[in-house]
Amino acid sequence: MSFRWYGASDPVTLAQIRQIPGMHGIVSALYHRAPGDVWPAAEIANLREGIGEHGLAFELVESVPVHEDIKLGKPQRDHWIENYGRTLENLAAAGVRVVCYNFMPVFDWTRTSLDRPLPDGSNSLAFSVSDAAAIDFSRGMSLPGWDSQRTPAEFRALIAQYESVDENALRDHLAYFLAAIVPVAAAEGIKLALHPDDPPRPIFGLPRIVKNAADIRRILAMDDRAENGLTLCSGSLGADLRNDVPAMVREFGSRGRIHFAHMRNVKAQANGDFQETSHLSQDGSLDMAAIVRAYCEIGFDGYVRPDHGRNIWGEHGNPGYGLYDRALGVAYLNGLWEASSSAAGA
Ligand SMILES: [Mn+2]
Repeated sequence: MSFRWYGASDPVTLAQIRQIPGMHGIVSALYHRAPGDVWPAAEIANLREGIGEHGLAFELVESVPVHEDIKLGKPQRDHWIENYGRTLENLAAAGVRVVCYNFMPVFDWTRTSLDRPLPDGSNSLAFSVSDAAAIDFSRGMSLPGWDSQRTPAEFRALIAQYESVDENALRDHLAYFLAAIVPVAAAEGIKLALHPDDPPRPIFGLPRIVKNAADIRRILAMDDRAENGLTLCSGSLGADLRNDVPAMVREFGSRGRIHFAHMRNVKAQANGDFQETSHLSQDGSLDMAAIVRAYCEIGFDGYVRPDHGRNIWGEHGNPGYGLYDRALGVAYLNGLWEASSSAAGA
């Protein structure tokens, strides 16, 4: 069991995380580094030492961002891929075993509200298909969570570059990246763990290629080594009601391709709208017990973390990443895991 932590600026402290029952390690990154930067060994060592001082392991990175030129297939991509490999080497030297990444153009997650109320007085992240369709970057309209990252003109220019990149082209660009990077990961003892698209649908006319089981099969077939693996995010994939998450756990996990399990629940609608909920099965659309049973049945021994939580008890943390509801999520997942593994005789 692990917990995402945003570093020294995170209002959640390592001392707090350590007190959550069953906590093994921290998922983090050099968040101040720009996409494409080589992560310096000294900064990685510094992060690991700070985490280690609290009795926690640092074996998981989320994420090493993929430079936009790689996703766009630009000639400069070779430079950024070279840098990516050097970052993997530095992470491996510091004891990191799994690196989560994603291949979503421009926005690596999208919500239309960061604090939509729930009936119990808490609030959480939500996505509305119609609200997303109404976002007009030419009018200076901001996108929750992204409004400070780039100006509307910069977003427009970046999105325009994808006009010539359809799903097939984006898939080719991922294959090119994997052909260069999987051998580095294999040599360094690092498992790459691709995070699915969030939400699992095209947005703003941008292509998306990690939306469902068929997409994932094509990507895993690009290189059959275990190092070309997955972060199986229940909430991202579960936002499309057609995705059968326990079946994906069995299919991809039994082949040793899931290295990192993101566990959260989401209340999804058939049209693609969804709102994040507590982790409890009855609050959302996902059967969390069935998902954990699937992991137990395949003998999953990878990393797990609770994913986003609601804002509860007056907490205002990083969107989706407060302490309280994620800690409740861990406690619930621990219970499901204990019950499922003793039933499986594990
Ligand atoms: Mn996730």
